[in-house]
Amino acid sequence: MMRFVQFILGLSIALSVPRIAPAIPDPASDPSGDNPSPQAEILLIVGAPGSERFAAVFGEARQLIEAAAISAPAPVNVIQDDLTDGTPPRQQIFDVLKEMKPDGLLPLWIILTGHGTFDGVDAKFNLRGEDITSKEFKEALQRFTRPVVLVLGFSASAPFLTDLAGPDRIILSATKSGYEMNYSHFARYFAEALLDPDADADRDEQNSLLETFVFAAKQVRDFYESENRLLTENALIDDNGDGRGTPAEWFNGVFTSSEAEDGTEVDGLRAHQLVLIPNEIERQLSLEDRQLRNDLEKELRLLRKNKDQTPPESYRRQLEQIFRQIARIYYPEKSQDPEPVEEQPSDQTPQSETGTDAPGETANDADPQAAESKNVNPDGTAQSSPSDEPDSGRQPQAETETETEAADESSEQPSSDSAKEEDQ
Ligand SMILES: [Ca+2]
Ligand SMILES: [Ca+2]
Repeated sequence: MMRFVQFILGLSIALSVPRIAPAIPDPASDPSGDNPSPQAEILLIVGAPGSERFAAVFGEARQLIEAAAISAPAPVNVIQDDLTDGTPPRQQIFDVLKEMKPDGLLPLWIILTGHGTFDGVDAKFNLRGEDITSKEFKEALQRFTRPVVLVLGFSASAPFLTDLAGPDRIILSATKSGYEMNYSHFARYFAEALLDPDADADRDEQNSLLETFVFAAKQVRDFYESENRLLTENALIDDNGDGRGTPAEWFNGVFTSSEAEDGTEVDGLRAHQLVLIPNEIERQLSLEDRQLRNDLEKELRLLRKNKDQTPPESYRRQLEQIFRQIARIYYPEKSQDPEPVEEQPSDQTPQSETGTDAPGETANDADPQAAESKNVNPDGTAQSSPSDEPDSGRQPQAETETETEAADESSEQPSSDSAKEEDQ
């Protein structure tokens, strides 16, 4: 792993990563076809390090993210914690967000690496000069209707997830609570996972945002375990906009093996539809095609969820219709005379129906049969069905409590050892 990281860091330096100044160019695709279409816009915010050691770690994360951005490709705008141009970082964040295109289909990835604090009321991301609060960040993002990915790679970040949640917001927080205040390692592992082929759980040659999240969180847990330290950061993901994060441990590869006790939808589907560095198949699809495919996958999930309340013939007809539409996106040349979809005794994934390896199609489908046949661990090894697993600590009851923790910060009491930031 270290060799891989060194290679990436070396590559990043060798390629002399371009720094794009506050005004990000219009990311519309190059009509000449000489340059590949941008896959996202990235805003990387590096917080106040507090010490040289943290500055080095944040710098590594930055290099890895910039290397991933080159592979995407994606223009990167970096707000580093310095005052070289005289504008405080907090104001730079407001200025840059004000300049950015608020709508369209191209996702905006906002990645924060640094330290955070929470005093029971306000959650803050630490910057030189005045910090930025979750409420201020929410306000600055108010105008954005385009897909926004937020990677909250800092301590005490969970209240940001709660405050910033909304339609087409895909939010990853390093912690499950504002009271997890120790230094967070998540951002560094997330940056590494963007480029690590081992994160590709479903082996489709691209790391979805969900896969990257799950893999990074696992790396964090492994780190604490290897150090014989108590795990003081538990990552959450919210991609259905309800402000309730799903814990990383709920995922086996890209599938969830647990359901929220109160019946609310678990997250993951949307995050598995987003990739920073697409495989060749995904790269061929326009943003409009991807949007249509993503909507169809959502429809499919809903249909499956309501299978028991749907008459069998109607269910089969709707299933066929969705699969045909998805097939048309991947194989437009065959759309004139699509092959009829055979009736299946059980609902299969669109991957098997259409013969594509496209991402997201099987994402996080809670269908036990589909999960049984498709489940893979983040390391790609086959995995038994959730019901066959020994107790892995993902009991719905406990997990639902965990979810509630993120949603209701005020109900949680600070732990005695979390008051001060701890270094690595
Ligand atoms: Ca993948
Ligand atoms: Ca959620």
